[in-house]
Amino acid sequence: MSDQFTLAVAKGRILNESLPLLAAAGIRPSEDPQKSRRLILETNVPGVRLMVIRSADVPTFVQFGAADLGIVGKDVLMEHDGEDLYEMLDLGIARCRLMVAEPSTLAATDDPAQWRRLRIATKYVHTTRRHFAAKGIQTEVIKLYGSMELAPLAGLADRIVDLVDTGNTLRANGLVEVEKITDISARLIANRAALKMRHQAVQELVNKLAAAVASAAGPGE
Ligand code: PRT
Ligand code: MG
Repeated sequence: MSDQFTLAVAKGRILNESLPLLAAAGIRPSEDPQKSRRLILETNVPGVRLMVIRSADVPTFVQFGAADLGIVGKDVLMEHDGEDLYEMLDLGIARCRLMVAEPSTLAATDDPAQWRRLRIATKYVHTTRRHFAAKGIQTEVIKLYGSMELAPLAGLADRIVDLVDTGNTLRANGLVEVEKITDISARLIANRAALKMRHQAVQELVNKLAAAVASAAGPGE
């Protein structure tokens, strides 16, 4: 009874990279979540269920206790301004960095130390505002839901804030990284009430996942 919980996992690359960690922690979904159309999957562990949902919805499900635990990107977590969420573990997967980028033509003469007022297109409105407000830089932030790289090309904004991994997407669109906001990876989060009521089950999972993360990172890391 005490080891029952529901874990909400962001579908896409976070789900793909979470499955090996969960398997190492002894949790295997009873159907292939990449193929199944079911949104709630039973696992080999009785009482442990997986919910596969949109990345941006994971913090909401966990905040309201509709899921006890969640796996979601730090980018999504920073952008979600809810309470009652606890970050339990850095899973070290789905790594990338949140960057300010601009056209290479602008970067040739631009000096970030001189920034006073910026017009920025991004999906990460709150995070962007917070980052620049802390540095005393005024921002006009334009919310986009995708293809941020298009904004400077189309003249919508001079700069963007977006996730960067290899840098290929930026390069392909004539953009360069000019400032790092933060490193990003997927995190295990927990609902506050679940932490109290299912403390043992949550702690056991955290311990097993931490061991899986450590062995995935390999010796020396
Ligand atoms: O619903 P939504 O589109 O928001 O997410 P999704 O369902 O498409 O999820 P998915 O699979 O894209 O994963 C999103 C999560 O993975 C993010 O919340 C991050 O925590 C993490 N992640 C890690 C990334 C990247 N790396 C990444 N490179 N998410 C997105 N990208 C995109 C980026 O936005 C840009 O368009 O990849 C492009 C840049 O990649 P490079 O290699 O060209 O630099
Ligand atoms: Mg995506």
